[in-house]
Amino acid sequence: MDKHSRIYLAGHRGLVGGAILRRLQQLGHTQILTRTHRELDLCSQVQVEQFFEQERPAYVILAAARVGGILANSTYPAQFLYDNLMIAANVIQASYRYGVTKLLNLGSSCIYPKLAPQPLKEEYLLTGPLEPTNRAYAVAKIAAIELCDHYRAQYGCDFISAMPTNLYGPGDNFDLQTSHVLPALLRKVLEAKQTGATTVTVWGSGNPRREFLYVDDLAAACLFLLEHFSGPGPVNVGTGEDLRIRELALTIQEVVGYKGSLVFDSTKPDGTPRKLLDVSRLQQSGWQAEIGLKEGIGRTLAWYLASAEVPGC
Ligand code: GFB
Repeated sequence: MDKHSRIYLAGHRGLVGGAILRRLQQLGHTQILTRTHRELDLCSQVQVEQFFEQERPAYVILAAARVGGILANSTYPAQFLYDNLMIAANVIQASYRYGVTKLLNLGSSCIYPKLAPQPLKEEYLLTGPLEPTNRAYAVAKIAAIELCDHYRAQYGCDFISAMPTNLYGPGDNFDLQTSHVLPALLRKVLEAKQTGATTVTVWGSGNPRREFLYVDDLAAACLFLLEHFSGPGPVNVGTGEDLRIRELALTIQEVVGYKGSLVFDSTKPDGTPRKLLDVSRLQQSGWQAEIGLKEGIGRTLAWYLASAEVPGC
């Protein structure tokens, strides 16, 4: 990608889009096109078409999505399915119609079957039933991969798909009802320390295993893929290591410096038992994550303390 190429970054105010924007700016890109949700509704085919006709981006990074943690996904499945299908269909179709040179579509590791062998290889896609708590979101993300692959096959478009594992970092959602586990536990542990509470509540049994990737590592991987990868199918992006939710909570306690105990709320769902990506495809092409979990949690905590009006530890 030339430093002066016109790059449309969809979703620049989200966790992923924000990190990609920082990375593009650091690299000196001069023509990064962004629109807020208010300026451009990606669920509107007419608005998306007009935007592409006017702006003619050469590259598209599709990081816009309706996302959320396990509770948001299972509470609002219709919205997760509709919005993500519409966003993907409109942006991918407009990218084809207006001759985009390359498009990167971002998905999620929840596209793989709930009980697929671990670590999850790209070829396990569509080989078994999905995890019910995020089936709607996963179906939309699978549809987006299919769109990219079929536009590649039928029209010769260079559209690629990256599937990141569970992400976290600066810009994350810390709302306790809709967030993912890492920001939720970071906030709960911090607040328990500040208020002197003796316990922190962890949803579910604490036994599920998850893999966590710092979002700036994902941003680096996305730009690496745009430069070095062309082909159908998803490409997994992760660290290749996972841990139990209980262990994650203990790691967060250590970083925050909180000594209370954990209480497990069995009325909340566990979700899929394990979701570890096989990242050998990406590693073989020369990319590897750099930021370890403790360092990433520390950086996220620093961002959260500085950005929200949160009193220090
Ligand atoms: O991160 P999370 O919401 O999503 O939950 P998923 C991961 C695990 O952490 C589950 C447990 O077993 C939760 O029960 N957990 C423990 C908590 N305490 C908490 C808490 O306070 N908040 C939250 N949110 N979880 C999502 C999917 O699945 O992952 C999406 O719903 C997407 O589709 C995303 O793929 C990356 O990892 O289960």
